[in-house]
Amino acid sequence: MAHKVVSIVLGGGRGTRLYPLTDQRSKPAVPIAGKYRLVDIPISNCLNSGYNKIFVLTQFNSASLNKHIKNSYNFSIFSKGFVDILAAEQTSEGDSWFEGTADAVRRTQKNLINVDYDYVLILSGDQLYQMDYSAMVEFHVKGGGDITIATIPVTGKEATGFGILKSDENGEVSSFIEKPAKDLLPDWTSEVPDELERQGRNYLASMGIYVFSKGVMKKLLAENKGMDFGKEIIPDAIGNVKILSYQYDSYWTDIGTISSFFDANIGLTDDIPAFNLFGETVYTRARMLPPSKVSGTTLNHVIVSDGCIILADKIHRSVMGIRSRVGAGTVIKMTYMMGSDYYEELTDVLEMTNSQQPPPIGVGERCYIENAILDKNCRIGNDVRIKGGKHLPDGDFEQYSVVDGIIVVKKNAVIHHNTSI
Ligand code: ADQ
Ligand code: ADP
Repeated sequence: MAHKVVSIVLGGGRGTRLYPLTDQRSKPAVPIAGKYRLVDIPISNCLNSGYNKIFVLTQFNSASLNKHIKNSYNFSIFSKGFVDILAAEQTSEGDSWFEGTADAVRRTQKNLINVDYDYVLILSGDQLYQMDYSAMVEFHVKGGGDITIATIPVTGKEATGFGILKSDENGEVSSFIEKPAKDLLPDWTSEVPDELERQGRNYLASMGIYVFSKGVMKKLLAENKGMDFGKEIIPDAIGNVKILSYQYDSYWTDIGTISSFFDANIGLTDDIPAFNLFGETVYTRARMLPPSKVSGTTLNHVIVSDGCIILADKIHRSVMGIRSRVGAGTVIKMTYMMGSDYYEELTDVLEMTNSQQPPPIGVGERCYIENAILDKNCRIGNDVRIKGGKHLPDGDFEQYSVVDGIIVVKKNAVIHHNTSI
């Protein structure tokens, strides 16, 4: 039987870890894989699991997020489905920022009053994975849980970055510690299958994905004034309510930092990527873009989105976003180019290419670009060299930032002819 579930996507805290991609847009609106937005991942998982009542909590309500949600998720009048954005706002109860994940849910849960549900599914907005949540909800119901946490086995090295838990032989969680210090770890190993044990993956990490039975969440959030699920609400609930661990073991990765976001995007160009774009539908905005046109280019492990015009010499291990334009003689490696929001007039493009004015949107001729993220609408002139690498110190400049060796050219940035970064 299908259970009545409402989903809440935690769309992002202050968003500093993905800066400068979050400088002008809210985190759920950050473009991923050439044609999607981050928020499309959890929303698609919900829709593919049969859950279509979805709230997205975000710190600020950007125009691009609104437009994307409005244009992408239209449900028929015969369906009760919706995707609603709830942004942090000034209320009589608090200031304008959500102070943490539990605070965000606490301050927006009044919106659940008109929804018919028995279970609440809480999801993170910055993870890349494909999961059938209905199997997790079924596990929760069958096991008689008050809360179920999705968990994944990780190594000791990874464990300090997660909520780590211990469960008993019935899968019931007996202890939970948020991001434990290294010296606490030895006591926290769990029973895992032999194969995972051999890989050293014997710590059970929370994936930050929770199912709450209706009433349990409301009660806990009223009684416990804690701001975070991982720091306060979950650890404090142990012993008071029944918490189950739902063990998951497919591809799942956090994409909340520039380097994990970069790796996840570039990983999509593998022969058999860990995240399968060609399997279950990943939903996004349906655009009426022309097919891409490529001329004289060697493409090797490249994703090319719709509407591109590519004349480059060579592109390797890269993702080309919608409407990407690349000039002749250019070489691009290990780069995520997000593309652009619109086309410029052909006469303007020709004029800009040959003048000292700001270059047209896209990448010009004879450029070399490696280890970079090019945000939307950037204008990169001719003979520009952008080469990221571990040797570069982090820094923030007007047109670009360097984060973990990756050069992130900002949205709408202008990089003039002959520049070298
Ligand atoms: P983190 O991911 O470090 O750990 P957190 O930063 O609280 O936890 O973020 C969880 C999700 O909520 C993210 O998608 C984040 O963007 C979003 N978020 C954070 N603050 C928010 C706010 N104020 N308003 C709206 N959204 C907000 C969590 C758990 C760990 C677990 C990891 C797994 O706490 O126990 O191991 O997830 O990645
Ligand atoms: P982001 O993808 O960076 O979050 P937005 O979606 O907010 O950006 O903004 C891009 C929108 O701007 C697109 O939907 C595009 O249709 C629109 N747009 C159309 N024409 C122009 C133009 N001439 N200049 C800027 N934006 C334009």
